[in-house]
Amino acid sequence: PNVGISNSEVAQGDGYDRKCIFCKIVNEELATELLYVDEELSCFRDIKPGAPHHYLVVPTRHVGNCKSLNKEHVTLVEKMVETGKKILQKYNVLDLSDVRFGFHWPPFCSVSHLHLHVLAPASQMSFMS
Ligand code: DGP
Repeated sequence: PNVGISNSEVAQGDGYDRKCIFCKIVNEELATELLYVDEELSCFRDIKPGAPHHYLVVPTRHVGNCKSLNKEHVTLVEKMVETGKKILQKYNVLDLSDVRFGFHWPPFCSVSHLHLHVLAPASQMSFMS
């Protein structure tokens, strides 16, 4: 029999799941550089980048994977995308035509804390003549 405890059982009332690696990252319990932080969201580099720019934008409070999203999360998800764009701008990715934003749909995801992948090719350098 499965005697383990499920994520919902370990989730604490304050939006922190002590079993969740991304909760630990956004609460600065793991050495990961946070590139952006506000009261709702954080952004950090993907540990296994799939492109020259590969960022993850995550809510500070634990939200499960994208299957758990409903219409109450629309504003949050829009802000996640806007934050992804801000980070790209910070790293000089101004042309969004080759940028990919997305969630991996379960079961094709490994971390059950909502995270938006933001991937972009190497920044274009512009030279003044
Ligand atoms: P997925 O669940 O398939 O959407 O991908 C999760 C991503 O999270 C994967 O690309 C690797 C990244 N990741 C997993 N663990 C860590 C970690 O501890 N630190 C960082 N920076 N990224 C992680």
